[in-house]
Amino acid sequence: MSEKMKARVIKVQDLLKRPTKNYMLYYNYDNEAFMNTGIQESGSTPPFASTTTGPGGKAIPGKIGVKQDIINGFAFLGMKSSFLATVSAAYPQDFIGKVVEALKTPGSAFIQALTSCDRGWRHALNVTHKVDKLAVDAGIWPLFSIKVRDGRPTYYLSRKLKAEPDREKLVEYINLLGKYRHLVRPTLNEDAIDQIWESYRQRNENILNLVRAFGDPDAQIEMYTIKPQEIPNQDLFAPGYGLCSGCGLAVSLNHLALAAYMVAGKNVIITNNTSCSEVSLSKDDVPSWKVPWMHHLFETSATIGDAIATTQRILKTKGHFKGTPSVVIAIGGDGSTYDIGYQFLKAALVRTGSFGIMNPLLKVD
Ligand SMILES: Cc1ncc(C[n+]2csc(CCOP(=O)(O)OP(=O)(O)O)c2C)c(N)n1
Ligand code: SF4
Ligand SMILES: [Mg+2]
Repeated sequence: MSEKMKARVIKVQDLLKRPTKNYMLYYNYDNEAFMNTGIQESGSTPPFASTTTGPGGKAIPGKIGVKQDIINGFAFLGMKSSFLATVSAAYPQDFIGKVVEALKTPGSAFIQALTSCDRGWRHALNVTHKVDKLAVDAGIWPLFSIKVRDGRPTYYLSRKLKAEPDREKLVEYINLLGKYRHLVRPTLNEDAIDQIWESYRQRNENILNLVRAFGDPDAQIEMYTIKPQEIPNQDLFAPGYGLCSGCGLAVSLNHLALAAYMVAGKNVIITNNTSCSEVSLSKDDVPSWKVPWMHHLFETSATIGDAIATTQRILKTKGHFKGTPSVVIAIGGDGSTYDIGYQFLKAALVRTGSFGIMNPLLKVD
């Protein structure tokens, strides 16, 4: 996008003053494979990445296919109100700002983070932040948000984005990750790198076109700011969990917990699809979450989360519930978001983004 773009800065403190509320957020951490069951390929695995079901080598070059793009599809479901965004743990102000905005926007909310996985991506434990940051800086994981009102999405970039990924940074990223080792040893597979580069270029070009077609004429970029002293110590997510050392998911969950705590204190309920975030945070039947936490089927956290949030609000409007309805956060990996569970998630986003704000029994603000 060569045209000049205008930027708007949003203070997280101002968002926190908004009286409006959301009652359910779906958080998808995308580590690009089914990790806890043994690193199998998912719909989100990028081309050429090696997994145990598509091992890169002489017979096949790793994943044959595309990394699916699901967030843009959610923008065009016709919802009354929705907040959708991509985030990265390497950009905490942006991450926290978007989760706060999601929880202050009535309707549906979907936040998607690319989270590095040192075990499945096969990288050193001390480069987690570098890997997450490089993904954004190289143009592999673009940061943006989409605000849907009455069926029309408005697209915002979170920082400048070029359609062409930075090839040098892309190669640096690929070199850090064992899942691409077959592309760099014994010699760099330039053809494969070109194809990977092109797949990200196409995605970035799509996003830039969406910003052109559905952007805000007053600001094509929205950035969030918060001062470190304004960030409290969250009391939702305890240390001592069983995630691998160096797991990018852990950092992202801390950011998620911080933002949720700033909006709702401890009045939060977590529903969790089967995944690393579930098995590794519930060792010996003791959850790492210090608030009600629920594991259920692989694919159902959005459905169950919506049911809990809806039930509390109906009971409240009928006078059977004295407390403040909770904020429910449904957590799922890429396997349960892109593949099994996609239909449940899509239905829950449409319900919370339309029925949830049109039904008088659900108006508790
Ligand atoms: C219907 C169903 N199919 C398969 C499984 C087995 N299973 C449990 S977790 C999982 C992989 C989860 O992958 P993802 O959602 O990406 O989370 P991650 O493990 O990467 O954190 C699979 C295949 C299941 N529990 N239920
Ligand atoms: S706990 Fe984290 S690093 Fe370990 S396999 Fe799961 S996502 Fe990967
Ligand atoms: Mg996964």
